[in-house]
Amino acid sequence: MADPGAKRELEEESEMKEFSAQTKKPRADLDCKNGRGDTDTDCAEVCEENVLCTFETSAVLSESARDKNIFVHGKISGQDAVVILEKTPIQKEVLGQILSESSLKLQMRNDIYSTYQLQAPAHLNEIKTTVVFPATQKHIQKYRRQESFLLEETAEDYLSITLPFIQEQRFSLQWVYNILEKKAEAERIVFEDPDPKTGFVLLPDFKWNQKQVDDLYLIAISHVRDVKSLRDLTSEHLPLLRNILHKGQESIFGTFGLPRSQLRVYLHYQPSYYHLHVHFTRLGFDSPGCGVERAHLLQDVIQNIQSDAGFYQSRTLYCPLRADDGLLKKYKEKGKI
Ligand code: M7G
Repeated sequence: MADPGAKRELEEESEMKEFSAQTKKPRADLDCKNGRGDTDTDCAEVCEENVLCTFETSAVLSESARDKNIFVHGKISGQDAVVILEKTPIQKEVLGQILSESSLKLQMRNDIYSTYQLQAPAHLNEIKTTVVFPATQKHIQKYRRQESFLLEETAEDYLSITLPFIQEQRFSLQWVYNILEKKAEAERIVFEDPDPKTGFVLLPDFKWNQKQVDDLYLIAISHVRDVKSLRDLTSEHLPLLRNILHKGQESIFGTFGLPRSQLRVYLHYQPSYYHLHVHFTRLGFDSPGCGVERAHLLQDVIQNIQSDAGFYQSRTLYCPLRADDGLLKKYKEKGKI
């Protein structure tokens, strides 16, 4: 009898080839074949609008049947790109339409049980898609599924190992400055306090499609630019932190109707982007990165600083690092992990 493991591997390999071949096919080409593109110019225009038109798959970085998403590394015009495809929650508002306007194909029936393949109309069948292009090796690393290790970072380790590393290696903050300067996502801003010291911009995180509040996810980005992370926060920043907490909660209540008792408000340590920002997610939503090893509740952060102004400069902090994170390598070289 064939080894089921080997059979699955073969199946996966052939699924991968099929997937790769399909993703390599330019969409304009499909449109043109379907007779939707009348001229060569039409086809070229479609391709110009669709950045994924010439996407060539290199590898699946990770996938999750539970979260219904897949992270793919590939090339667009010879440059690295990461594409994230994600099935979104079903909106209650369109339930009626989904049930009445879809076609149903019976898969099996047994007694009172039956399963179907439901083909929803195209407009109700969106896949949330995020594209990082051109992507750096650090992006590819960030999205690759890998084992994590818990780092124990003393105050001394931060200054001698982490700080020099993040000063050299951090992600570009251009997208953050674009938001603060209204060069991007200006129309998505939910609330802004323009005060240069205590102000911030609150807007939907790009992980949230804003179609339902069940998975609500916003970020508050501070106007001050010199706070890299939790490690830089002192009593000087208490007015800023309190402002973000209270005005963020108020504005989410006003806009989305979620009271503060329904919100998880936190900072990541380590963050991916070293510019002060705060995550606002719905309490019942198991948002990525909300585990105790990485998320620090803003209310706790405020209290810790209130009791000790230098709390985050003196404490040992713990955080998860992925296997191929350069920072983990540094700690290993020093014999700290
Ligand atoms: P983080 O704690 O630095 O890192 O959070 P993480 O990405 O590992 O969680 C940064 C947050 O900013 C994340 O929740 C991202 O989804 C979000 N984010 C990142 N980018 C590049 C953008 C963007 O361009 N626009 C918006 N709106 N959110 C972004």
